[in-house]
Amino acid sequence: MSDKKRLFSGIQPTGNITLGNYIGALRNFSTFQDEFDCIYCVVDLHSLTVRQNPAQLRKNTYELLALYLACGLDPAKSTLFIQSHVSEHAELAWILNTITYVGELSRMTQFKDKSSKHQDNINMGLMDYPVLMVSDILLYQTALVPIGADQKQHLELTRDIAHRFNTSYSDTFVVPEPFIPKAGARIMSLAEPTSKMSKSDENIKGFISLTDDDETIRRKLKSAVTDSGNEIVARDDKHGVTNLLTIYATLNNITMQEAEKAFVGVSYADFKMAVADIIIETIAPIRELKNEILADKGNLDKVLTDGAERARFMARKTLSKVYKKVGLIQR
Ligand code: ATP
Ligand code: LTN
Repeated sequence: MSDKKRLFSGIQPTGNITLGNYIGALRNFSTFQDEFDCIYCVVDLHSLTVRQNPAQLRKNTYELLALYLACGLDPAKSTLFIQSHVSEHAELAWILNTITYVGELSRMTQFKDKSSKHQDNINMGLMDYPVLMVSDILLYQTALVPIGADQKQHLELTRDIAHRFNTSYSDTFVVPEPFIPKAGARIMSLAEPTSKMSKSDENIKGFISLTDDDETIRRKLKSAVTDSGNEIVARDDKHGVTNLLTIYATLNNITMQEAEKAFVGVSYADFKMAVADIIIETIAPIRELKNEILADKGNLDKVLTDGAERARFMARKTLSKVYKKVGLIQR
């Protein structure tokens, strides 16, 4: 067994991955592979908390796995698997449910947002979503969890529950730390730059998806909301421009100040096209590679079988410990 610290993260196969998911989470994943023992999961059980078309969900799941590979995740270095293939996630969630309070879950921002967006389907799973996420993380004795800023509250809950279990039953879980990138942890909608870019946004002009073709990307950038005035600077009252500068800076690996300098005296129209260019330059190769990878179903299934086997081995170890500590009789 390696003595590297463990890292875990997951993305839901709820649709086309956006530029927000990429900048806030996915693009960082491959950079951890040498330093950490990385586990990257396609969290399909989480996506069931909002209505899914079954055939589409299956398609999205393979797409996301292919995207993981296209973004440089290497199955020889990292464990890649589908959450529902390791039943220990749901089993641990049941135990952790018994030490989580309804009050804690009803206060979660994501629960409140999603309940107001899906008023006809405020199901128990939506409320319990964070406990399943806590289980994903604690099952692997995870030290570090790379996420976007919107998941910070769920990480705080994870730490609270780990600590609660450890004090009630003796040390069992590693208490994890979040890794939230300094820049780009919250990419905003292009159409409404005061709300987060989200793959489930009804307004498709709000997000860039990693499957968008070059023309679509240029069109979406052209219609991106900017602000009055003509200065290209990052400022609290310039949400649209600040968001585009953030995208430009993160994708070029430069600071915001350097990005601002590059656009002194440039028009909004030219600025937007420069942002479109760097987006295309970044995602076009990923899109093509993903399609190639997707064509070899046999290889994807092999990655999944190997990944699930490795994950199950680690998960089983933690779950048996937990079952024993709470007083269940060992099988
Ligand atoms: P949905 O819209 O279906 O709820 P989502 O777009 O929020 O989904 P998730 O699968 O829930 O995507 O998130 C995957 C990762 O991407 C998480 O680490 C999350 O914090 C990050 N992320 C999501 N949206 C953004 C964003 N706009 N900017 C930066 N990071 C983001
Ligand atoms: N809730 C996360 C997805 C997720 C996750 C995880 C992220 C589920 N389980 C474990 C990190 C670690 C989201 O991004 N919406």
